[in-house]
Amino acid sequence: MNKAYQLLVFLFFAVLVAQAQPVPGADENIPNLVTFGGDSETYWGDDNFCQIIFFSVPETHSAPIYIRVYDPDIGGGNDEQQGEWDTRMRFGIYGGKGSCSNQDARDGNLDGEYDSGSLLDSKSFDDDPEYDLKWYTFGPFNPTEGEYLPEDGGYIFKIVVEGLSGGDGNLYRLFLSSQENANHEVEGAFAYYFKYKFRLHDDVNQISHIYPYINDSSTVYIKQSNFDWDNDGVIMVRSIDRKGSLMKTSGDDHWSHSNFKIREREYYSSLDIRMVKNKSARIKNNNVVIRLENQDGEGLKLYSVPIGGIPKYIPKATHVKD
Ligand SMILES: [Ca+2]
Ligand SMILES: [Ca+2]
Ligand SMILES: [Ca+2]
Repeated sequence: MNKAYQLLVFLFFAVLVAQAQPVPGADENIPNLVTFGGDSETYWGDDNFCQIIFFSVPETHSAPIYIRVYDPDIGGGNDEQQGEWDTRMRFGIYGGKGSCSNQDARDGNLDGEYDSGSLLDSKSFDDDPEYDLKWYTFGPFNPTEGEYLPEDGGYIFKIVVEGLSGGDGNLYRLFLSSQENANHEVEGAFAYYFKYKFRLHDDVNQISHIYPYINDSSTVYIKQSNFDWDNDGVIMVRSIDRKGSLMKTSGDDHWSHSNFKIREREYYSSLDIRMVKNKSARIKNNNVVIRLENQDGEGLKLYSVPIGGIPKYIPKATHVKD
C-alpha cells in the first residue's frame, strides 16, 4: 500500500467515525487523563509528570478551532489530593514548524526539545474553584497555525501538560472543538499520542482500550512498556488475527516490558490493546502509563479512534477434508 493510499484510508475512517475528538476517546473507555505535580512520588502512577497529546486537523477545515480542557484545575472534584492542594500545572498549545515532527516531543518526556515549535497559548492552573469541574477553552486557532504534516492527517497541534510543582494528581479530559463554548466535532479531526497516562476505572467490569495502527509492513515486533500497573488484572492484544495475547503488566512504581510479533494479517490494521481489571483486588484510583514501540524503538501512535473500526478477530479458514 503506498503512502497516499494509506492516508486516504486513514482520513476516510477518521471522517466516518464520530466522537473522534474527545481525549480519552469514546472507544477507549478511559475515564480521565492524569498528570502529577513536579514534586510528586512516581508510585502514584506518573513516571515523569507530563503528558503530550497531538491533535490533527484536516486540510479541508478552514474555520477556527478550539482546544478545550475539562477540569484543568488541581483541587475540588475529579482530582487526586496528596496532602494539601499545592500543585501548579501548565497547559501549553504549540504549532508551527517542528512542533509535532520533533522526535523529543513524540517521546513524551520533558527532555530535549519537547517544547519545539511556536507556543500559541498557555495557562497555568492550581487549586481554583473557577475551573473546577468546568471546561476551559484555548483558542481560537487558525488550523494553519498547526504544523503541516500531511502524512499525519493535515495540520497538527501539540498540547504539553507539565506538572510544574506540588504533589497532587490532575485528572482532566481534552476536546478539539469547532466552537468556543461547546464540544462540537471538527469533521475529520482526531488525536494521537505516543505515551499515554491515564486513570483506569474503579469498576472492575469496565475494560479500557488503546488503538495503535500497524502502518508499516516492515514491522517485525512491538515492544510494550507499562508503568505502575499495580498488578491490576491483565493487558492483552486482540486483532483481526489473534483472539488475545497477554502482555506483561507491572506492579508498583516500575516499568514492565514485553514483546509480541506482528503477524502478516495485522499489517494495515488497528490493534485493540485491552486492559481488563483484576476482579477480586478491586483497586481504586489506579493511574498508569503505557507506550508501544516497534523493533527500532520508534514510538507507535495511539489513536483516539481505532482506524478502520475496532478490530474483530476473524479465525483463519481451516482446510476441511471432503
Ligand atoms: Ca478539579
Ligand atoms: Ca483536574
Ligand atoms: Ca498505578
